Parts: sequence; structure tokens; C-alpha cells
Amino acid sequence: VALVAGLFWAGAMTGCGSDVQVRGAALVPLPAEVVTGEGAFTLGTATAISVPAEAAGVAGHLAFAVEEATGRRPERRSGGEIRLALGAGTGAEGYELTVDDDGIVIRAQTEAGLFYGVQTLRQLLPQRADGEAVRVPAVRIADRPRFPWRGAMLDVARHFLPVAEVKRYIDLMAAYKLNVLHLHLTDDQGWRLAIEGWPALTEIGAASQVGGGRGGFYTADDYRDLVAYARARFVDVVPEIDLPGHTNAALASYAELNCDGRRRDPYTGIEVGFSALCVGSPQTDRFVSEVIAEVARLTPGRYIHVGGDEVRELSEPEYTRFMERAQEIVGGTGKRMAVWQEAGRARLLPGTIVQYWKADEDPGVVADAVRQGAKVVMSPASRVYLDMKYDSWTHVGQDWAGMVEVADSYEWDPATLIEGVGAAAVLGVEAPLWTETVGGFDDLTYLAFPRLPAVAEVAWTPQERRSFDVFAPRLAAQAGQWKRWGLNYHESPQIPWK
Ligand code: TNX
Repeated sequence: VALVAGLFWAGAMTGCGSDVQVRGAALVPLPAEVVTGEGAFTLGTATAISVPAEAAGVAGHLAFAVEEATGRRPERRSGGEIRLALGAGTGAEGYELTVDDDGIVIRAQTEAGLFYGVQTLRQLLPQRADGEAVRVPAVRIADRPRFPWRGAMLDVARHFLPVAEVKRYIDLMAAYKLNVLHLHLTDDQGWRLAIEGWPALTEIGAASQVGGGRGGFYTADDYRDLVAYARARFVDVVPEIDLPGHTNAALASYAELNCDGRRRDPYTGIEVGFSALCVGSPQTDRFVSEVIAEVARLTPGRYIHVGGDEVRELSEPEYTRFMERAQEIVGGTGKRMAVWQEAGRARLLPGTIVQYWKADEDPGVVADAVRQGAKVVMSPASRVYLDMKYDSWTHVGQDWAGMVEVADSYEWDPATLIEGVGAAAVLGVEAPLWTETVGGFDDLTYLAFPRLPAVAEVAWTPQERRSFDVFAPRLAAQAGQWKRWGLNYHESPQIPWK
């Protein structure tokens, strides 16, 4: 007898289900459809995986998931009991996962869909059973994301993050089916990407950060390595070069970018809004053109983010003219422009991405941008800014957008947040992590967990399937994994941790 998913989850939640069912209830983000069946498949050290050649990019991820559960790397051969299959009908990122007595099959139209099926399987498997048989109860899952843009942003400018830590964050994102990593590469406090022909950007611009540390930067090879690592996990990198404000690091590197021709001092504080390129000058135009060209060359993805936020030093016409010129430069490289909401005041090409972040400054500009054909990525600070404190006890973070507990991050609908910006205009959701106060990876994960998985479910799961009461125990069940991964996370009082 198949139970409908809602009943199944409710049963597991109230403790009526068996232990195995409770494990089944630990899926985050919640799939679109889950139907439990009868029986189970038992994995052992002899279980093999079967992966078609065209899905080779997912084989390693599947093998890893099985190894996590059985303690042994599975053999890959045709006729293996855990099978990946490509086939039409699931949509670009959807998949179907079936567990019965004979085995496990994940079907999808694309490798990305198969990858998400594998991430779901990972959550269905008990971890590190070491020798014990691993029982997976029969289930049929049909799943697909609500939004195509499921993002996280890392600010590597205020505090530099080494490549290895960015990769760890990508792993965490991918486990929750997030697919866009927005890298905030430049700001007042540091310039983090080497640009050919502009050596001072890294000799001077990269050598500072908040609080006066050594800073750091990515070489072109580091950046390519990050992009490839992300790609292998179906994550696109969207680089941000924040212009024309938030540019002190560039202004400290090159005198010619300043209207008075004088280099600025490096900046290690946390004020915003005080810097701006000398817009309209030929030097600035050459700088922006060469930087964007280099970033476009290094980035296989469609989008380049050029910031546009918090520019207080320019007049309105100077600002909008600059953003329109930046749009022309980005377009000239074959990419599309992404911008923070303020740039909705400029004339935008259809298909531009406008990222909403705050309510107190004219959210009407976002609706204006949509009327110009822009698509919106939702990053409401009071919901998804992972640098906000959870409560007054939080030892790291800011509070200008309020305290943001897990329920705040979870209980909102991107399609009804802004008047005049309906579902059709919303491309997705993104959780930024600004790092003014974040000096190390443990603080970073403390802020991201558990809010990042909450935002992942906002972006993935159909709105009518979401409720915080049902989410909270599923989230609690993730903690075992987080401990095995060695993650520092916030034990929110809103979550029934075991
Ligand atoms: C606002 S969000 C900023 C960032 C800060 C952040 C701190 C945005 C587009 N600008 O420069 O780091 O607040 O929460």
C-alpha cells in the first residue's frame, strides 16, 4: 500500500514510523513528490553501480555516496543494482528515484538531474554503517526544482577565502541542490582576482582585508580550478566585479582611476558607500573594459555581475550612464549582466538579472526593472542575508537588517515578496554571505548552517509543500551529517535537535 507523502512525513514526525522511515523523512530540500512502497533494498559491500557512459560525470558522485554508506567503493559495471539512466520526461534538472527490493534506479533527462537524484539518495542512506547491511525502504520520488537559480554568494573581498575553503562551501551547497555560486570578488577592502595587464590590482589591491590581515587573491588558474570544481557539481560560478562603488581596492592600486589622479590608501574598515571610480574618463573605461573582458574569458557561465550597489559619491546621471556603459561592455563579451537592485534605475536590456536585497530603499525599482524585461533573483536581507546574527547572542555577524532566525529564512514566498514582481519574473533565490565580521571557516559555516539548507528548500520545493513545522524535524535530522563533516553550526532553539 502506497502512502501519500504528506501522511508519511507526518507519521515519521510524530514518531509512529520505524527508524528507517525517520531516515526517509530527513530529505532537505523536500522533493516535489514522495510515495513510499513496500519492501526495501539492502546494500552491501558487493553492491555495484551501473552508469551509462554519457553520465560519466555523475559516476564518481554516486560511488562516493555508496561508499559513505557501506564503507567500500562500489564496483561500476553494467547490471549493477544501483543504476543511473538517462531518458526524457523529467525536465532540465528533475529526476525520478525508485527503490524496490531489486535495487535503486535514478532516471533523469540530464546529468544535472541524475546528480540531484544522487544527492537525494545520499540523504536516504544511513551513513558509515561499516559492515552492517544498509536497508533503504522502498520509495518512489519524482522531483524537480521550483526555481532555476538557487544561489549562494560568498564575499571573498572583505575577508579572503582560500580556494580549498571555497571548494568545501561548494560541496555543502551541492548537497542541498544549490546551483549558483556568486563570488563577490572585489570590494573596498580587497581585489581578489588577478587581471592580466593590471598587476597592481593584486600587488596592492589584494594585499589588504577587513581588520588589516594579509588578504589574498586567486590567480587565473585558481579561478579556473574553482569554476571546474563547481561545474563538476553542477554549480555555475557568477563572478562579481563590484562597480562603480565599492572600488577602493582598485582606487588604491591605480592613481588614474581617481578623478584627482591620486591613489587612495588601502581600506580595512567596514563602512560602505564612500568610493567610486572616476566615471566617464577614458582610463576608467579602459579599465572596466579590460577587467570585464578578462573575467568573461575565464568564466564559462552566462552571467557577469557588475554590482552597482550603494553608490553615494555620484550624481544620478553619472550613475545610470555608467551602469548602461557597463551593460554595453558586458554584452560585448557575449555575457549577460547581473546587478544589485539599485541599477534598476538605469535602462536595462531584457534578460538582465536584478538582485533584490533591501526593502527600505525603493523596492519599486525592481518592479521597474521587470517592466524593462529583467528577471529577479531574490536576496531579501531580512530573510536570507547569512551575515545577519540569529539573535543577540550570536558571536559573529551584523544586525542592520534585523536578527534572522531559521524560521525567518524559511517562511516566505519569493513569488509574493514584492508587489509587481510575480512568479514569472522571479528567476530564483540567493543567500549572500558578507564577510566583514567573518574571519574563518568555522564562523562562516556557523552563519550558513542551518540557514543555507532552509534557503535551499525555499528555492527548490513547491510553495504548497512547505511548512516550517514539517521542515524543522527534517532539518534536525541533518545534524548527524554536519557533525560527520565537522561543521560548526548554530543549534537554533527553533529546531528539535535530537
Ligand atoms: C550591504 S548587499 C552591502 C554589502 C555589505 C552588506 C553587509 C549589498 C549589495 N551591499 O556591501 O557587505 O550590506 O550586510
